[in-house]
Amino acid sequence: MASTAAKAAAQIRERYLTWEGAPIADLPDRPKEWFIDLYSSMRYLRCVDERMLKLQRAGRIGFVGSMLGSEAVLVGAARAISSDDWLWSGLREGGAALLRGLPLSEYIAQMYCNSLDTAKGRQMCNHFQHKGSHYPSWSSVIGTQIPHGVGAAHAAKLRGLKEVHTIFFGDGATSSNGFHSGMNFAAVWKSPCVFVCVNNGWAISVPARAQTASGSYAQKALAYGMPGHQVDGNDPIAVHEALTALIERARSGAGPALLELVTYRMMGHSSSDDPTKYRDQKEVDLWTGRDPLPRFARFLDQKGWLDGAAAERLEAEHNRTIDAEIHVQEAAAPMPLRSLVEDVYAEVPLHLRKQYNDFHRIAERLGQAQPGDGAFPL
Ligand SMILES: Cc1ncc(C[n+]2csc(CCOP(=O)(O)OP(=O)(O)O)c2C)c(N)n1
Ligand SMILES: [Mg+2]
Repeated sequence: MASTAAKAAAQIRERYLTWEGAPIADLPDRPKEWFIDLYSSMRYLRCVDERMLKLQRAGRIGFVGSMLGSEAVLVGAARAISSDDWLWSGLREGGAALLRGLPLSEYIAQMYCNSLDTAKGRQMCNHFQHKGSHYPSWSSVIGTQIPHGVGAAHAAKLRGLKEVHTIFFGDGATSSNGFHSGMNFAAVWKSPCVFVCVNNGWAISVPARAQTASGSYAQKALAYGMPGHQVDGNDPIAVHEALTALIERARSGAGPALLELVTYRMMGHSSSDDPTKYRDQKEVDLWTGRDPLPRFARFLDQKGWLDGAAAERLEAEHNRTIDAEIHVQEAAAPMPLRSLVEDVYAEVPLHLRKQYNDFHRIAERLGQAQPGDGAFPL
């Protein structure tokens, strides 16, 4: 166990690439296809994100929490978390879920909150979940996934399972009660989990420098009695290697660790936010120069593994896949109105039927009832 922990620490590097994409360390021993997949997957997530933002601006869907800029975090992580392991997330990890098994159809259905949405339209858009790939529904309430993930990791340990729970949250979430109680319990119990703090510089309009007086988020780990590492979150290789090492460390029984991934939120907090009101364009320009996609494209090009034309073909292919699925989801029916009162009781009780029937009469008068919607017999 001790040797696994030491090995994990030795495997973690702050970064593998310069901002220009030149290697500065020995690369992991992987075939070139593995590196090309990292790029292709980052491009895929960016295409998904750009399409969702356009749909929101066109009034087709209601809300997007953009993951633009964090693709290296999401891809490096998704490729490190095995299918037996779990992903507990906040607003921006839907892309990692997508790469781990959440179908694109369900992702987009959830954005439309239509009748194919597995959350049955009862969640705000951009609140995904997928049982099959161990991705629990997440809550808008900041930091609540942290104690939930720790509890699940502790339960797994009690049941003798070998799974590891990765728990993602933002820099802002480190100020929540859930962060402190989750970190403390996990360290005391030696729970099989890895805490991943995605430091994207901002919590809505609060800059990371105003969030904490600590020198880094990673160093908070020391107070709880676990290792903490800070890694370049715009380098998918560094993210992948660090998270893989800490997951295996946790699986060996050595307990939890905290991984801080430093990246940047390129867009506003959400599609409802205007960041020009509170942040300096110079900072955005600086991070635009550190964009993980062109950086990794330069790395692949220098290696002779993927040139600009091949990268463009990948992008066009991804957009075709995404557009085809958008057309399917646009055409899907909305959730039936009566689903509002279903699923809580085995049979809808009389008082809810009456309320629903009143509501249904109004919807009919306003032309908002759908074919198939109908009043309950009383
Ligand atoms: C308990 C709680 N307090 C406040 C909010 C409002 N809120 C929503 S997102 C957010 C900032 C989150 O920032 P961070 O954790 O850094 O994640 P990011 O959005 O940057 O990914 C806040 C304060 C909330 N949803 N829940
Ligand atoms: Mg943040």
